[in-house]
Amino acid sequence: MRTALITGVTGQDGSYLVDFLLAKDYVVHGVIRRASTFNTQRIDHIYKDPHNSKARFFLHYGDLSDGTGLRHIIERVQPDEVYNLAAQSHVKVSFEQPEYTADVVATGTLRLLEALRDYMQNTKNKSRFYHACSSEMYGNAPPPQSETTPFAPRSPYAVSKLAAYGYCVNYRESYDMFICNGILFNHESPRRGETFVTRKITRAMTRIKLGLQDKLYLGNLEAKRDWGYAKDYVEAMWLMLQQDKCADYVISTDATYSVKDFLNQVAKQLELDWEKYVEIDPRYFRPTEVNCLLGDSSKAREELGWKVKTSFNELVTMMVEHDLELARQERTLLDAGHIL
Ligand code: NAP
Ligand code: G4F
Repeated sequence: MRTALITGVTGQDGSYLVDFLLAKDYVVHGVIRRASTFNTQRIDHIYKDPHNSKARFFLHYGDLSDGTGLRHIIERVQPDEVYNLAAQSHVKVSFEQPEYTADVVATGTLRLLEALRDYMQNTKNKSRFYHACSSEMYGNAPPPQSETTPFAPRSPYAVSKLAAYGYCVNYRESYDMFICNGILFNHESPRRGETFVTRKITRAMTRIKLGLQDKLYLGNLEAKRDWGYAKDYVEAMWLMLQQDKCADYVISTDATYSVKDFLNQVAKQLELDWEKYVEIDPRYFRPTEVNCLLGDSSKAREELGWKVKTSFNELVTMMVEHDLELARQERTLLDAGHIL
């Protein structure tokens, strides 16, 4: 059995990756942050009591800001594969917390690489490393963007991701480590965090449909993104680490839609006129915007045999159906007199 270690295991991608790796018979270890409230909702469906002899999924407290803790986890787990997904991943928040974002996203990746390098040197074990880069690194570079497009980051988040990308390339070249940068374009799902625009829209519009909310406040509706389904994308992460040689890959659907297109599609499915409910609030505008992301994933398709399985419309339908069910549950509780 192969052993994988995932940072960011409680996030959208981490949770799908655990599902995927357990189905491939891996033993999976995840790094989880200590929080005063539970932050394991996305992985509760797979977590078994570690005392259960059948358990193959284990959690360890750790943080990318704590290098010593990361070292201890790597020494204990002895991973064959490490997936570094942890990040302060919100672009707008990175303008409000640039130092913290740099510490976790850039220096945090460096801490993990250093811990892994020492572990490999001391034990002579070989581990493979996947790093979650981002299409945000392209900024306003003309679309379509591929592995050869020059990076032009436009947020503290994107600058930090680019620094982490650079550390990964440097460690690959300097220490002959098997490291892949996955340059993933936006990917969404019913497990997407509720402050990212797609989920914010599906949550709000389904609640509006059931009379639970009146308004939806948004920022720039003209920005275009290449939106895929997160479950399809974690397979690409794994595929990168199964190759003979390590390399960097763009993962995208190679189609782009505006925030307004997303809104239109959601409203169509719910038979609502979104213009009656949506208001523009300048607080959601960013100091610098990325106008159009559109990937060219031909390298991944040719070398990894990876391909998109879920269309834009299928993704929207899945998210709307999921959030409509959540709204129905809320409606039922409210009608039964519960104060939410
Ligand atoms: P997400 O849902 O925001 O999850 C982020 C994960 O990182 C969570 O598990 C979070 O823990 C953890 N984390 C945050 N700060 C940490 C710290 N200081 N130490 C340890 N863990 C920490 O993000 P995602 O959408 O799954 O994305 C996964 C990765 O891919 C991220 O690196 C993101 O930047 C990158 N990415 C995402 C997309 C996308 O469209 N989703 C596209 C390109 C790249 P808590 O649960 O405790 O908050
Ligand atoms: O959903 P978003 O916040 O995602 P963004 O900024 O593209 O970042 C996501 O994708 C990146 C990959 O390209 C990841 F690296 C990153 O971790 C994250 O997962 O915003 C998408 C677009 C932006 O142009 C934003 O200005 O939607 C626009 N937008 C309009 N109104 C809004 C809103 N975004 C948010 N979050 N909230 C709004 O009310």
